[in-house]
Amino acid sequence: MNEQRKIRVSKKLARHLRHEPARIGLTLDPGGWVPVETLLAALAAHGFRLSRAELDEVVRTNDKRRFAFDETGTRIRASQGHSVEVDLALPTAEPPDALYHGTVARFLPAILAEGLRPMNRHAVHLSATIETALKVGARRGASVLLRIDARAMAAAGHEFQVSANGVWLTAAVPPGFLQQAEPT
Ligand code: HQG
Repeated sequence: MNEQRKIRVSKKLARHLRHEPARIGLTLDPGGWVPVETLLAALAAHGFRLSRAELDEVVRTNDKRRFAFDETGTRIRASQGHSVEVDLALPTAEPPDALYHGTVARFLPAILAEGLRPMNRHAVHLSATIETALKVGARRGASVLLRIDARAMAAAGHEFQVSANGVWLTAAVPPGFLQQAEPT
């Protein structure tokens, strides 16, 4: 499969497994899972033909490992990033001392005043590396880096989870635990 097709498939899957399952007649279970057969049939019924082999290839080679099969390989879900109600049932995890978030200058005044909020998603997304955070910010313009004192947050009772694809999730980051940082 060429890269362009892979990106198209990934966007299609993200749309329906994170945001708009009902648009193609899908219902996600409470954990966000959908049977692979059902997904492929729903896509086909809406004019998007995708074979199981192609789906496997996209799941396996996706740049951010956005999707995962269950242990039996019969169900699939997005590993994070949902706007629809799901409970990924991820265990609470001990974060590293620092986590990072990439954003853009126009959001800074609000973020410094009220902290990071999940906006349309279920959780605030944080990165373990500066490099990844800068890429996340760069989707919107010149990236501004924030350093989050995850250790202090955890000590203060905030819970963290890490998704199957290594994204750190937390409900919100109060302003006292973040500061702008230089991308060194
Ligand atoms: C900002 C992509 C104003 C926040 C990425 C961000 C990531 C605030 C935007 C994943 C705010 C939300 C998530 C506040 C936060 N006031 N703005 N209080 N708090 N913001 O897309 O973290 O390719 O929901 O800085 O790579 O940018 O989809 O979150 O700019 O991993 O797999 O509000 O999405 O992954 O935007 O990105 P998003 P995000 P995928």
